[in-house]
Amino acid sequence: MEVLLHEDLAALSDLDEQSLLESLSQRFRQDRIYTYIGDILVAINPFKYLPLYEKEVSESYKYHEKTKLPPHIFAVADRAYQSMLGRLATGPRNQCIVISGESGAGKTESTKLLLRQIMELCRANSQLEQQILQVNPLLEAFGNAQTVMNDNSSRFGKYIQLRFHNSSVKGAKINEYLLEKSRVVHQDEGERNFHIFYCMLAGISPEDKDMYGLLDPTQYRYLNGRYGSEDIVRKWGEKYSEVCNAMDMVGFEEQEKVDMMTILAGILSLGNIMFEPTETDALRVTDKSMGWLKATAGQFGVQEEELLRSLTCTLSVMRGEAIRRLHNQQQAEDARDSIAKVAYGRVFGWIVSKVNELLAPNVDFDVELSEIGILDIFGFENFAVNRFEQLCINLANEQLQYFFNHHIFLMEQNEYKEEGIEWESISFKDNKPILDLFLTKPIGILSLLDEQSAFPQASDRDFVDKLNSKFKSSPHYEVVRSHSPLFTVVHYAGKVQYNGLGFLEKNRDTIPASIRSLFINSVTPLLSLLFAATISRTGTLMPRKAKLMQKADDNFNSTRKQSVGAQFKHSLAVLMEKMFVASPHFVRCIKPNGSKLPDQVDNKIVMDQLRYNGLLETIRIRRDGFSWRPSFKEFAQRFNILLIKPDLPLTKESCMSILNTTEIHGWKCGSSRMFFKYWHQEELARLLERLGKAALVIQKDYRSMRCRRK
Ligand code: AD9
Ligand code: MG
Repeated sequence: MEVLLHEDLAALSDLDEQSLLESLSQRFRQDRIYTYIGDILVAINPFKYLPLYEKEVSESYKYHEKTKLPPHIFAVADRAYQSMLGRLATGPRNQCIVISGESGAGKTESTKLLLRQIMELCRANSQLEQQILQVNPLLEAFGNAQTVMNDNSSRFGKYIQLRFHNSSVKGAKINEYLLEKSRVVHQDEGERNFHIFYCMLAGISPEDKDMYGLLDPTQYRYLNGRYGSEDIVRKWGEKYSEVCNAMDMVGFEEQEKVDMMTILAGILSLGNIMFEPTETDALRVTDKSMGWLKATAGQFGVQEEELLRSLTCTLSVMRGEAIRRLHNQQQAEDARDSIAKVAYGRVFGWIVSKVNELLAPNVDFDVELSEIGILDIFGFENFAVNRFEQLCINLANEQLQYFFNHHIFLMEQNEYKEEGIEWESISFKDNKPILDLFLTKPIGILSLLDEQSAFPQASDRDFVDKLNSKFKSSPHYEVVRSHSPLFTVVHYAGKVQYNGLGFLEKNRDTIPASIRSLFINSVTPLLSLLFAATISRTGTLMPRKAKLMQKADDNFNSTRKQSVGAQFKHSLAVLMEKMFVASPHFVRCIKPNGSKLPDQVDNKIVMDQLRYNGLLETIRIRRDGFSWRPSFKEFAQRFNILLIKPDLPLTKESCMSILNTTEIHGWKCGSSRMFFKYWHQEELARLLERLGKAALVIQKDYRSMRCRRK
């Protein structure tokens, strides 16, 4: 069946869900994991090594013609790069590559391949390019972890901005979104803590292990006794040296590395401190964990008594008087865990800001450089228990799906209407109402969460009750009858039941003042720096004074601090703003089965993804629609050269005369812009290229003629 092997599904005339599924799975069985839908790339995770990324392959996709080579992630890199430089059918412009798919679908792997190929395209093998490539292993070690959905799951989102001057890269900047800090202190069944802990314990030399005060991995409660077989441990050990190399390459200093590892060791020791009530009201550290208290204080470089105090009581000021409130056992354990979370979160934030400093030494990100952004977020998740983190992750995916819909369906079809192009409308699943359920003011889920978080007495149950009363009639919300504060959101990618327990606390994310002062006084320089300065949204470390001036970034003042939800909403909005003004390239990753296995297609799992991704509708709009819609001016300016008339007026008539000199058919004319099929862009780019080559030949002939005359 020849048709099933089509490399571009938008070229098929007849297609339904079933044949789409069959086409993709047949290709997949032949290890053809990439397929185009016009200019969109569909990538199915092979869960095995495929010889698709070797040097020769990478070479062959440089400046290639799309139709001459099979679909590939390298082709996306090529198109983004050439488009940014204005070498294709449009003038130079910022680009963004948007990679989507559920957890484990292959987004992060795709991101790495894209980065690698873009660096190959820049050609010059400079130190900066090598540094940029080393950032991923570093961030993955600290920000990824094994989950039931993916052994290397990103527990943070990232947007990598690559900045170019002409064709060479000048700098890079990472924007990170919402690291799942709670993983440091708790992991569900079948999951692990962040990779770095296991790597460190497996790879560290015996001398360093002593120096950091690390013990046997099975001892640490935060690692849950889940360490792994010999084979796994060996792999972690190897990874540790990779991480150390990456840190060297990126430019971390020795002392910074030592401090970082000591803080991680401190976090592990901290997790083992347990409490018990005494006969009086007070609380004490159990005899067994006195050693851990001492170890933690040593590793954090703080006074043991001060650490103990910040674990066992809260200081507050009321009418000018300091009041000490003793913790109960639960409160002490919570304080312990929040110290671990905040310390880890700060280390991660610091790594990102340090990376940004090192990767953009002389780049002012406000000046005009061209840019390619690559978005790799945490994929859609649905676990046995879904918490505040999953809600944020799924909201981000909802936002991304909206961006895709907006770009592919809404904008395009609106323009047909506005410009009087005859068009039979294609319907798609609009997820705007779900996005509104989260984001509208004042009654979206996040606003209600903020409202409840502002009441010290409010409980998670109160929050869920509020949701139930506000949204009970929404088609995207379901009330759950249960003693636990459960609620269900009907996402674009399926129903997810959330457990509201801990939502208010996680959303407030306050650090008690005593913990801050504890760390500011630390003799470990890095730790003291992390708490004396704040990390701004732009990713650079700011000294405390500058920070105080900047109200919006006030991370410390617990009364005015922005909630986690509000911050996340804001950073998503900023991201969308950036993406809406760039030319997007879409990579849609698909997970072939739920067991992370090679060569297996689970029809139901794949079909679900095809449906909620809206792939069938995407194929229709790419096949029948006009995805490239330059204004008359833009088109005439770029292609007047085909008529060899530089002073051509930039009008509709000129556009038509240009096109009439070509053999290109099927385009349309609106009232202010031209309408082209996706392949027209490539055909026109080819014409320009041929003309360019001809011009070169003429120039060469002309020069040799003149030489001969001389
Ligand atoms: V999550 O939302 O961060 O949990 P991702 O990022 O979508 O997820 P990831 O890229 O991490 O998924 O891929 C999961 C695993 O699939 C990888 O660790 C690889 O083992 C495997 N994978 C993904 N893409 C490829 C590939 N092109 N070739 C081989 C792959 N293996
Ligand atoms: Mg990932």
